[in-house]
Amino acid sequence: MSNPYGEALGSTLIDRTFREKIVLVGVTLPGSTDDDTEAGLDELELLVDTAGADVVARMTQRRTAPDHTWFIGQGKAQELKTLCLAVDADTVVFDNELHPAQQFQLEKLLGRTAIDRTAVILDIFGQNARTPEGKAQVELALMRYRLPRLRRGKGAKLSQQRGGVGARFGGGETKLETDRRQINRRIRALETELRQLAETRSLQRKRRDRSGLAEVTIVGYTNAGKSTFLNRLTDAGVLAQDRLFATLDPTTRRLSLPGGEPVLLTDTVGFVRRLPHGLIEAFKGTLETAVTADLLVHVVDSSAPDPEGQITAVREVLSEISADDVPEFIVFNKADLAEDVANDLLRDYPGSVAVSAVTGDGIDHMLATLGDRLRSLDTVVELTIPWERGDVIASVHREGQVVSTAEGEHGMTIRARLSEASTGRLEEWLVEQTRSELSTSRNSVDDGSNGQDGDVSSASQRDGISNDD
Ligand SMILES: Nc1nc2c(ncn2[C@@H]2O[C@H](COP(=O)(O)OP(=O)(O)OP(=O)(O)O)[C@@H](O)[C@H]2O)c(=O)[nH]1
Ligand SMILES: [Mg+2]
Repeated sequence: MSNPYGEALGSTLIDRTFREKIVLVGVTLPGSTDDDTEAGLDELELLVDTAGADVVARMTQRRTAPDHTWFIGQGKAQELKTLCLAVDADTVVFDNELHPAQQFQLEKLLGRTAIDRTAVILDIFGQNARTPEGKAQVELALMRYRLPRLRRGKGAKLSQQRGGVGARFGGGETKLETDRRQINRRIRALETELRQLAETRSLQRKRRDRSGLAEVTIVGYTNAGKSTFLNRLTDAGVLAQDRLFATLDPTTRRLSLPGGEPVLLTDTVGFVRRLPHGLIEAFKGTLETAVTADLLVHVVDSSAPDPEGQITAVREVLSEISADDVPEFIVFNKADLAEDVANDLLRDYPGSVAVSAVTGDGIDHMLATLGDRLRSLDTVVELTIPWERGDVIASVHREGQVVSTAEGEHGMTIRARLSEASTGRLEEWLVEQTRSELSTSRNSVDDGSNGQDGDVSSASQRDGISNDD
């Protein structure tokens, strides 16, 4: 591989000639429990497996703070060394984020490569990127990760000899200064390339806006079934696999809702707990489809060990990319595998629906609800919510699209586009005027011939659905 991407990744891809043996390490710090640590390691094991290596042992420790030198304590580090020898491990992977200096010290002590969760995720992304933009984004994230890890001296030789996962992230460098300069130059070139791609995309989007189609982006935890869901609804033919991060590059398809109304539906990269910040930063281009969407369909795997934890993790990423004010429609997928869990979740998340993207169960109801949610984006209602009801304020933000907020003496006045179902749920907070407008428009809809819009729009603002820019 002679192109720059090949060079950056050539040394980063998992060695396919053999499956590396990996020891996982998890540290429980204040604020988290041993169960959290074990759950984190379960997920890390899946990540390592996806990257193409085998986990052969695990080690955990509880600490009040990370050790400066080895992250774990000195005695524990020695224990880890003995364990590595016993199981003949190639590489040690920490679930916690290692500082470059800790990584270096660990490698020196253990005599094998030591990396963290971020490196494993970068490795998987490196293997799965397909489009020029996807590749540029991954390379940028890799370069930024490598830069502070360039080093000279013994550690470098060590990584080079072993050629393990760790060597892919900056080991083996001796011409430190030249390498640093080269990487910086490459980072700048990639940033420029990505900026240009973003400009092209924004032009394309403007053109699409004029078409007036609502844009719906599928988001969710990795492996939740997002691609299967898109394939079920359209004949997108996106690769769907029981692997993490099978999809990196977005795919958009046109979908006709039951009323015949067409929308654009986009499947994109999945999220994971503690998605590396650098990766989110580099994937701004891809993630933009979530930021500019009219509605997010948040696909959740009902059969996952902790679906609610996954919902929280997805929302955290959405908030990091400033997509948390885009209305969210939760779809509990894989209901065929976990019907009871899905039913419980439906109760806890008002306005959500359950489906199976594989059997097709619930899809018709989901489509009808999706149509309702999109139409409701036309209707602006006004609510006054007392300050002490932060939970209600939060649910308005989550379920609808907030148009404006004003702080009053008794609470917050919010103007928002809300679905009929949400409006019904939040009825007690509606201001008097909205309430009477709603009842008038409901009556007029009842009188009218078009029963489909049981929806409250008195002044239809269909254009409001497309992006403002
Ligand atoms: N039983 C069952 N399996 C499903 C369902 N939906 C998806 N799957 C399976 O779950 C796995 C992941 O599906 P994908 O569609 O690739 O998931 P994704 O969210 O696109 O995952 P990434 O792109 O890797 O983030 C595949 O093996 C699917 O066959 C479902 O409703 N029921
Ligand atoms: Mg996918």
